[in-house]
Amino acid sequence: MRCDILTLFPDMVRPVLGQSMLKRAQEKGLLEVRVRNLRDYTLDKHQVADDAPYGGGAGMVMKAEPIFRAVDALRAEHGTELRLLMPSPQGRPLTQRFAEELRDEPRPLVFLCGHYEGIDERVRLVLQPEEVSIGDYVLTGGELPALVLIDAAVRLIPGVLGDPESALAESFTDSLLDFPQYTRPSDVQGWAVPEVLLSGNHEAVRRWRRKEALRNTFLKRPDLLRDRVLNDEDRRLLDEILHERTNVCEARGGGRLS
Ligand code: 9D3
Repeated sequence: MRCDILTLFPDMVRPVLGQSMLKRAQEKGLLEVRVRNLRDYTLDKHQVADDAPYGGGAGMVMKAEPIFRAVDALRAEHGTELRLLMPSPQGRPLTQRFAEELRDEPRPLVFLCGHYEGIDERVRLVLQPEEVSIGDYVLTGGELPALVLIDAAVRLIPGVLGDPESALAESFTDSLLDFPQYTRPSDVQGWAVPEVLLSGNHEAVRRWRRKEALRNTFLKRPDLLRDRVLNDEDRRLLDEILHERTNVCEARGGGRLS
C-alpha cells in the first residue's frame, strides 16, 4: 500500500507513522507513506498556504493552488493514476468494508488533509476527491482521520499483524464484539481468571469465547445482532445467555474469590 499525506501539519502525523504496526509495516515493505508539507508547494516568499474566507467570517481557508501543485507533483513522481481521498465531516462514513477496499487499492492513496475552516471549494470541484468521514463528531482537521484510514487498512494486509491466526480469528468473530482477555497472574485483587481458560480444553475455550463475544454484543451493541442470521451454536449460546440471572457486564467471568 502506497500513501501520500498532504498537510499543513506534517508533525501531527509523522510520529504516529513511526510507531508500532505502522512502523513495522513500513520496515517490512508492506506500507510506503510519504508526508508532504503543503507550504512547500506555495510560490510566494512567505509560503502562504491559507487565507481569510471570501464573504467574511472567522478563521482561515486553505488555498487551492498549493494543493493542485502538490497533486501534480505526486502524479509526476508516481507516474500513475492516484486515488484522491479527502477526509471530511461530510464524507462517506468509514466502515470495515471501506478499510478493505483501501487495502486492495493498487493506486497510491493521496490524503488531502484540511485544517481550519476547510479547503477552498475549487479543490473539491477540480480534483473530485472521495470525501471520507470517520464519524459524527468534530475534529480540528483531516490529519487524524487520514491516520485512522491508513491504520484500519494496513492492519488488514497479510503479514502486518505478527500472527496469521489474528486475522483468521477476526473473520470468525466478524461483526461481533470481542470476548474478554486475561493474562498472568491468575488472581488480580481477588478476581480469578475464568476456570475454563486454564483447563487446556480448546473446544471448551472456543465455545466460552464465542458465548462471551455474543454476550458482549447482545449487552453493549444489540444493533449488531439485529439483522444477523445466527447458526445453531450461536442461537443455543445466546439462549443460554438469556436464561442466566446475572446478565450485567460486571457479573461475569471468574468472579470474586471469597
Ligand atoms: C462540522 C463543522 N464544520 C462546520 C462549520 C466546520 C469544520 C470543523 C472541523 C470542518 C472541518 C473540520 C475538521 N474535521 C475534519 O477535517 C474531518 C473530520 C471530522 O471533523 N470528523 C469526522 N471525520 C472527519 S474527516 C475530516
